[in-house]
Amino acid sequence: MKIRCVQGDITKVTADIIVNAANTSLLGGGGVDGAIHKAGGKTILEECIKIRNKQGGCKTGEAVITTGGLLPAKYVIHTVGSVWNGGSNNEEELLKNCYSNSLKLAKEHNAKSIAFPNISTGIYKFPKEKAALIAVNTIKENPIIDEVIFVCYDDENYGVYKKLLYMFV
Ligand code: AR6
Repeated sequence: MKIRCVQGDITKVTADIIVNAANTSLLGGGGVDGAIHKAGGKTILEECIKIRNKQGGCKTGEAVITTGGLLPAKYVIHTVGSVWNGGSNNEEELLKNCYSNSLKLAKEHNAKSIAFPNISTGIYKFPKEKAALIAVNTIKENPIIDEVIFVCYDDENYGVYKKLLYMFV
């Protein structure tokens, strides 16, 4: 398994699957969720609505899959990160579940490569270093996809991931 990090916009990344940091409604929002729906077109939202009608959205830590629509990626996995609330509300375990459930779902769809944003570290305010450690450790514990790309948008996350993955800043 290859793990690397890049800095940029995940909607431009060519991977079999990109992951969205969604919310429980699956109806879109701001941040990376807004960017993915905007760039991917309406078929992504249409499939999200179908899933929502069938199973009532997506719980925190769980993951669902839709088409990639107009994106370079074939599929989008929508997972719901935990809202940071001080750390005593199971936030770390739930964030870990986002990564492990997304990997499992990607494997079921025969993905060879998957790109993750830094789930929960924007609007949901999860501390960035803690979130990155959880992300990298969970990927290493589940080496089931050939290539994992962490797509960091902001400088702080990019610095944290570079340090974690390559041991330099
Ligand atoms: N490509 C990659 N990463 C991005 C992009 C992008 N185009 N845009 C932002 N990020 P956030 P959350 C980074 O807030 O904290 C939405 O409204 C950003 O710098 O998108 O999980 C949902 O609907 C940050 O590091 O997601 C939910 O309601 C990371 O993506 C809520 O936000 C995650 O930030 C989810 O909050």
